[in-house]
Amino acid sequence: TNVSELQIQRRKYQPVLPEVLQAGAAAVKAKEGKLTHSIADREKVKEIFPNTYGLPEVTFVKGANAKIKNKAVRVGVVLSGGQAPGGHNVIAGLFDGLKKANKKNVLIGFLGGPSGILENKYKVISEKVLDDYRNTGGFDFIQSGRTKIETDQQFCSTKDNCTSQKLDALVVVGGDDSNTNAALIAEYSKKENMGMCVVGVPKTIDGDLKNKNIETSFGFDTATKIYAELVGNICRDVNSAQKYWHFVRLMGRSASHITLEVGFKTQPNIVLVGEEILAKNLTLAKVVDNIVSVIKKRAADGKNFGVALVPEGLIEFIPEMKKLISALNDTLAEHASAIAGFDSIEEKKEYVFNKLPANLSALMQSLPAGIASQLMLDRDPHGNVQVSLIETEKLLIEMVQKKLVELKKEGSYKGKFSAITHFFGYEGRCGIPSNFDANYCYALGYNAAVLALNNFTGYLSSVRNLTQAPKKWICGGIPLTMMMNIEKRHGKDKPVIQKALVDLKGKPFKEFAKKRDTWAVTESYIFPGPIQYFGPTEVTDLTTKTLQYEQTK
Ligand code: FBP
Repeated sequence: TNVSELQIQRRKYQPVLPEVLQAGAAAVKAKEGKLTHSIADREKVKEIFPNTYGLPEVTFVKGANAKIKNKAVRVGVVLSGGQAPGGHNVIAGLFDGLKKANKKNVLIGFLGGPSGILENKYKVISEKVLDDYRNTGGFDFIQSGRTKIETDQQFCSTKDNCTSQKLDALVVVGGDDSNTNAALIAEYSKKENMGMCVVGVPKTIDGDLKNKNIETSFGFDTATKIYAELVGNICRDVNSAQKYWHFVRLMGRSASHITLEVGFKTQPNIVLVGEEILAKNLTLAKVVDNIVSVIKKRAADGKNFGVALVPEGLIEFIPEMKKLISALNDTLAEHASAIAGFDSIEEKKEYVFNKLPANLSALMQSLPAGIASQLMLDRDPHGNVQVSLIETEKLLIEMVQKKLVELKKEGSYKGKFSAITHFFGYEGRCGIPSNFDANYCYALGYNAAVLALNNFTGYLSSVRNLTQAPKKWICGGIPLTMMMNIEKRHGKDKPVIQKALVDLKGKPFKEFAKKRDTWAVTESYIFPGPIQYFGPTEVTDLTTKTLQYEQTK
């Protein structure tokens, strides 16, 4: 009933499995590679993960493995953190992989994210209901959440509920924080002899959970295609009316991968990369000066229009803002109850101004009132500032406007500046997955089933060689501890999976750096249009520019 025509057609799409998985888990053997090490802080990470540290990398090859059929298993799956297109196909791949191995295998889905594990809220996944969700966007099949499993009490509940569910494996679909949690549960399960293995699946539109063995996280492809369609349309609008500057903030909590990818796909006039701003130690004023210089140049050519992309994480990359946010994090945590006692945001701000070091207090008071209030919003359970709720694009426009007024007075700028803002974030997280994400997610889920059936614990499902056709993708598992280092969180040393930020020495950034000066003064706009699900494969199966650049020598 309530389905679109596209959904009806899309349901019939058969994801293409990598060749090695096509005959099912009973025809797949694991080849173990070298033992591994964490990327940094080896001793400390080893101390925290005595049972799961340093496992070997695993690659799957064809070969008889009939023993996986012997025992029927029960597997739980949980979707954790922000939505990303393709999550339902991870569940579909996992389900099909398990059922192909043994019809009696059971998959249950914990509801509402990790809190579903703590409260034992779940549903048994049936073929019939699952069929309605194949190749669809969103996480609504079993929902998601950001609860972090960290206290002793929470680990005990996890043990109680997973044991009462008789789980042989738990599959955690999540980003860096969620997979850090998965690693801790894997370690705990070993320590407590729970007989449950834990497998992670790399999810996040942000694209920052990646390394040599995890080429990209799922959802990045579809989300950037959606944003690029919208930005491309704006570029055309801008060039048609030639009277506005559009400032578009794009999601991606920390890393600027999304912004860079959308930049490649649309070639707008300004693309800010947070990582570069940090590396160059640019102040907010300097970032504004750089934007103003492009606006001035274009105005001198009679072009009072353009498009600027701003990564939502920018604010945390500007060194002085980074310091302010870090001091705010401490102040808000330390004085939580006093602050909760005030009714109005103005009173809360006043209180906080007095607690901050003088220079940071002055900086905070110099910001537009709205931005200062947004900086005070609650942190998420992993301690992250909710950058999606901070309107950095408005902050920039306000400062740009001020500067342009000054320049006009001096006589060095004669243009007109009229700006419009956008934030593209949530609209990209639940789109119908592209062919790439539909295939990749299905393969990641199926591969997670093979890892679970072979009892690999503390591994992240790894499907690679992604610029090749799906049939040629390489499958296996990467130990979670291999991606870890120690970072300070809430003032304490914690093991965490290292976020992959934009590498300024990497090919994608270098390509961008070569082109941006031309983009700034011309209208080199590209219009990618909407995601195509049917038609020539050059269009339907295209993956990201980021992957293409990363994988060309
Ligand atoms: P994950 O890292 O959990 O995948 O979430 C990514 C993200 O979409 C970020 O891009 C964004 O900053 C954040 O989630 C928004 O979180 P929320 O959905 O809680 O508002």
